[in-house]
Amino acid sequence: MARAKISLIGGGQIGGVLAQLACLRELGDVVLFDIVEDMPQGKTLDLAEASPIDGFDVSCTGTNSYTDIADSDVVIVTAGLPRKPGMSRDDLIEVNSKIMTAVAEGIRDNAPNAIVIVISNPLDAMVTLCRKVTGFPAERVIGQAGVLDSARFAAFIAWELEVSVKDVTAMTLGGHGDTMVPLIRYASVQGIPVMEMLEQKYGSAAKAEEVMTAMVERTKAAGGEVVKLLKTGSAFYSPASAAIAMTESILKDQKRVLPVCALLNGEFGVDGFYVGVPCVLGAAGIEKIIEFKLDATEQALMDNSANAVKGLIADLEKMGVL
Ligand code: TXD
Repeated sequence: MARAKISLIGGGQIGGVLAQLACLRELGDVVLFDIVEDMPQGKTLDLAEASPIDGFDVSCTGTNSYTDIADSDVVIVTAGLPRKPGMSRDDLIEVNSKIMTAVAEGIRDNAPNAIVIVISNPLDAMVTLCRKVTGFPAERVIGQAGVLDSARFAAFIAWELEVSVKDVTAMTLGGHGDTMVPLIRYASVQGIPVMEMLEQKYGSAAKAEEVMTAMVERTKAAGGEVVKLLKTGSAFYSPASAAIAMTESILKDQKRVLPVCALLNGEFGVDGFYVGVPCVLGAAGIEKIIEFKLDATEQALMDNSANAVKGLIADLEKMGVL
């Protein structure tokens, strides 16, 4: 059986970690594309020379030519500028939409059957643009934000409750910006509501609320917290891990339920826009959008987040790129 092929468009910080994780897990042969000459070739040569140590039997090559992404099963896009301290993700829209248009054309013309995972920011706008330019069906153009945002939320809960991260379930919905919606009601430790555990820890419902609110706010600002510390770029280990989880679910047809940025068709009251929701990811890409009932507060937050995404899309339209 032929090995799967994973192409990574953008060989920067996230692209490099994506390549390493894909190789270590032997998810398939890896092609790393960048417009910078020699850099992707250098990175992948370095990585391939670690294969005897780490023991992976997949190939890993770098390129500046889109023809090398032919027959990709999955293409992951990180091309574009990252934030600098003080910038919002939305500040990147102008420069990154030009890059995304070129990238999406390259994918459309060279890997027409691929499932595309978009990571570049502003995420919700870039995945919308990528789908428009490629013309691929919506189940094959997916945005990565929710797996990471949810992981951040879960990490904060695990650290607060001093339990293993493996036993925490937490999810965020909505856009990949300050309006994202960490779901408090469904956050649990082995099914036990996190709010109940916080109340037990602090002996008061008010204190539990206060601690949860702080974790929710930290989740929403988590990307900026890392940017502020790094000063020269944004998070790269965790976004790469998130996209690899999505890729693995697709390539192994695991049908994992992951929060991803998907084109909605009326679900959660959103019609015709890409917003983060739980989906089943399998060999066909997004195989199912899982809708469930939000309470009035959650729905209001979701509406607010969807409106922020609509604002970004209106900006793209004004710029004439959509
Ligand atoms: O969860 C998420 N979705 C994200 C998204 C979390 C963190 C960061 N996220 C965004 O990913 C970030 O705001 C950026 O827009 C992307 C990529 O972040 P990364 O940290 O990897 O940026 P780098 O290191 O600057 O790498 C970008 C690479 C760099 O090597 C450029 O030469 C390349 O993109 N680039 C291009 N590649 C191909 N084609 C074109 N046109 C191109 N232009 C630049």
